[in-house]
Amino acid sequence: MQFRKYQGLGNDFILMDFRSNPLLFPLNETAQFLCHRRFGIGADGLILALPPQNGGDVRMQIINADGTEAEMCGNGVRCFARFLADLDNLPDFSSWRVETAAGLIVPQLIAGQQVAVDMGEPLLNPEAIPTSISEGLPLAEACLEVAGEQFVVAAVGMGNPHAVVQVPKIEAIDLARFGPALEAHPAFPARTNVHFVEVVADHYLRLLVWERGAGATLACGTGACAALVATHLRGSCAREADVELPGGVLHINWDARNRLQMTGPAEFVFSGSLPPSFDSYSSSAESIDCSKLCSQGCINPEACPSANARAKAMAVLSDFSLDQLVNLANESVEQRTLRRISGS
Ligand code: ZDP
Repeated sequence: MQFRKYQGLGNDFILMDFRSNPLLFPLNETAQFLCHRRFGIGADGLILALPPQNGGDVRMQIINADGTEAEMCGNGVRCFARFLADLDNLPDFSSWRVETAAGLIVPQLIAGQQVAVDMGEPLLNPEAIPTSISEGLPLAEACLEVAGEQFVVAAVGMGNPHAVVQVPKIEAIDLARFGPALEAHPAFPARTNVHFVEVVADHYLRLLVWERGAGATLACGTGACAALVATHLRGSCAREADVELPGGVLHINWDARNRLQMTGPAEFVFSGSLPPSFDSYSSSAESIDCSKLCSQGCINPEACPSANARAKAMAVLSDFSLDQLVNLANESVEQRTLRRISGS
């Protein structure tokens, strides 16, 4: 089983292609193991390419390093585009309609290892983010106690939840203390990504990132979008800005159609194959033993070989009349008997 590793501004991902092979391993534990920086390959998340379900070109599934699933991933979708182009040998300016749990996202390869992504519209409605903060709309914002300190926290959704805290200087923030506390704050029932943002100029932000399910990371694409939306709505910056993250700079533009356009790099790092312990999961669809692998429910509902076999049997049943079926059965009994007699 092959994987490829990519990174965008140091936000790194393991990518695997399951567009035509069934996905057989338990996702949560696998992501935890593969993303582990000592025991595994090392990454902020595991990203899978899957067959489309809703009219897109391909579906993207993102599992955080802690094994939880994320709806969307901005740096990840740039890496995803580069991954598909590398696998399928596609040229610059290729683009895909990528199905995600946050809707259709459209990345396009542009020159110089850069990828431009239409990230869609921001979510400001508290229920959609989701957050219990209901003050300050259109920007949901409230003063929250985080690890014993008070912060004004804004909530923005990009499919996944983001908490944005504007501060005078990001260097003054103890991310290891406030990141996990705000990630798990009860105001964010699905937990949240956490960003401390410093406005340097009208068109320049600096961001410190604590990712839900991955901890401190070097960059966050959805977070850069959310930070721009929150700071713009607070009247602190323009609708378009360079967002400096620990791993580098993303360009974000909240366009006139209310959509966020993100441009940044995505680069191949290395490829490899999973250890032999994964071989038991790489069986072809025909050899899945449903009674063992699917004891907790079908693990491969999109291409279940048992469902295929059942469908074939049903097709035979509905194509033949009862008389034909009885004749068929008699014939085969007769043939078997004849074979046995002639063989003995
Ligand atoms: O929402 C989450 O649980 C995030 N950890 C997903 C990944 C977001 C990300 N960093 C991005 O670039 O948007 C990768």
